[in-house]
Amino acid sequence: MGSDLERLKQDWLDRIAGAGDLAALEAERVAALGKQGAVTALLKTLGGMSPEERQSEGPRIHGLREAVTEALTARKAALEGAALEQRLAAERLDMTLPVAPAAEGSIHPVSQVMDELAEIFADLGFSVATGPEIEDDWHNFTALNIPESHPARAMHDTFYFPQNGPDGRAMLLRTHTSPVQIRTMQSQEPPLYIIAPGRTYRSDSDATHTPMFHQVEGLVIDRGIMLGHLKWTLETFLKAFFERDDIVLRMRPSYFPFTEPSAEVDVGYHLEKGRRVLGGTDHFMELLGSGMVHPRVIAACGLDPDEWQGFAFGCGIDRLAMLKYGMDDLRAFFDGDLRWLRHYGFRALDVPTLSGGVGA
Ligand code: 2U9
Repeated sequence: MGSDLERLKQDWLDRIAGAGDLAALEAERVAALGKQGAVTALLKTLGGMSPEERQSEGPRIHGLREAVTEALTARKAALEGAALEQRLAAERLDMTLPVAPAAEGSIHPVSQVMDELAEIFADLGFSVATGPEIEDDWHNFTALNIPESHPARAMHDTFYFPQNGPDGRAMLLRTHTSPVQIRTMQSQEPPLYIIAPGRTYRSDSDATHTPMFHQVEGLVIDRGIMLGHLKWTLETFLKAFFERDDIVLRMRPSYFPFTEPSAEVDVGYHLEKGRRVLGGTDHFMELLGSGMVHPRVIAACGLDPDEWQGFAFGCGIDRLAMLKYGMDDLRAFFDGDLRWLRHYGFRALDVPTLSGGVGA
């Protein structure tokens, strides 16, 4: 019996040592120590032995089980170690490989300018407000003190839908971003410091007009707001946007139904190699419209015009982009010509920051 067990033990140790991988080793473990395993069967024979027999055979059979268990554990560790070594040797990272080619696509100048505007005005305490592009007549015209007879309401300027809105009048594509400010005044408590950049629509198409264009409007509603606050804000914005200190503004009296008084803002420029560059006072061109928010507009939004005053301004984003980045044809903005986008587009990681330069 004793030499039989010794042979059996050696047999198992050889089989375990011969297991070439973890799966083969697991098969040996089941064959030896599993429910139907050979060593398990031997352990079961202890129950049928006489006490004397059990006393002599017990330690030997248990010794066999321990030897087999130890051999399994040791072989498992050796196989796992070898597998790890093999993986480490096979999985190489070649640090000398060139980086992946640059991602296709670029940021459109209009998106870039919108990001720049958000960054500049955030620094002045303004947040960005948005709203629907399909509007009703009340939010686009009536609340803004635009009379029934105003030319902007005519079919040939505004795109109307066949369906009526909640005010019983035809829905339309917003002709300016002003309804966003109306909605913000209705839904938020003043003081308000917001800009509203976005798409606007007018039935107009030639070299300098496209039926869809981009506008940014600004609105401040607070106590004690005056024309001087408006001029300082526009001057600070334009200096940051064009990244020069010699920006000069001139305000000309004008008329808009939603502001009183109203002013058109001209900005000084000079010529460099035949191209208009902002700065200085050689020439002036019109760039923005602005004014103090009309008391009737403030009242239409449910606020008391004796307590709350404000200023507002509006400007074409496409125009700002053309002036800053030197494009001369507005239509190219919407052609989707990849050569134009590769030339004028911005890399996705060129996020404008005041510290890094808004036009980075
Ligand atoms: C509210 C009150 C007042 C927004 C304003 C202008 C002047 C303006 C034009 C510039 C060129 C539009 O892109 S453009 O054609 N805009 O001249 N916009 S004041 O005034 C508001 C807006 C909302 C509640």
